[in-house]
Amino acid sequence: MDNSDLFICIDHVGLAVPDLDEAVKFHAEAFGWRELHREVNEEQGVAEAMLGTGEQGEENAKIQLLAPLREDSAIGKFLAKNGPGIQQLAYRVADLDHVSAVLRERGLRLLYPEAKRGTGGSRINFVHPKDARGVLLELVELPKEPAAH
Ligand code: MC0
Repeated sequence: MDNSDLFICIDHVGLAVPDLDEAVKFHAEAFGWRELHREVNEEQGVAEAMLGTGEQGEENAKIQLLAPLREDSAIGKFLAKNGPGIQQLAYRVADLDHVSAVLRERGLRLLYPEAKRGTGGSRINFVHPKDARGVLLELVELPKEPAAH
């Protein structure tokens, strides 16, 4: 990776869905996605499933299905306003604190002052969609040791 690159790759694209089980079934049957990982993130107010075209840890395509735990959560509000669809684009980074500092320096708003816990023990933060031309950008730093499924 070039030292000036901020992003390693697209880690995943996040889709807001009203019903996680139904959505996992649809994406498996219609498109052949396999469930790699599932967890509840109380702080984010979501039940999420990571779907992929390979085993977790391989560099294949991934989508994340995000269902709300509460109506007033980020996903609950997104669904109420837009219905199901793409809610976020997640870029993988090597050093979240460094990338966050660079982006703040460039005048972009990060949603959290410090990294939060994301899927599989990752560290995450978000760029406000109004500062990224209408796209909610998630920044993901993978854990050094992948969490148990
Ligand atoms: C809101 N806006 C969006 C947007 N959400 N634009 C693009 N994509 C989105 N997802 C726009 C609205 O349309 C509005 O534009 C403006 O941003 C302000 O929206 P708001 O009505 O104030 O919206 P809120 O209150 O729903 O807040 C939006 C905000 C929130 C992005 C701050 O969703 C948030 O905190 N998101 C970060 C956390 C998150 O998304 N968690 C769930 C995934 P107008 O033009 O109408 O003013 S958790 C996750 O992903 C974890 C598990 C992981 O991957 O590891």
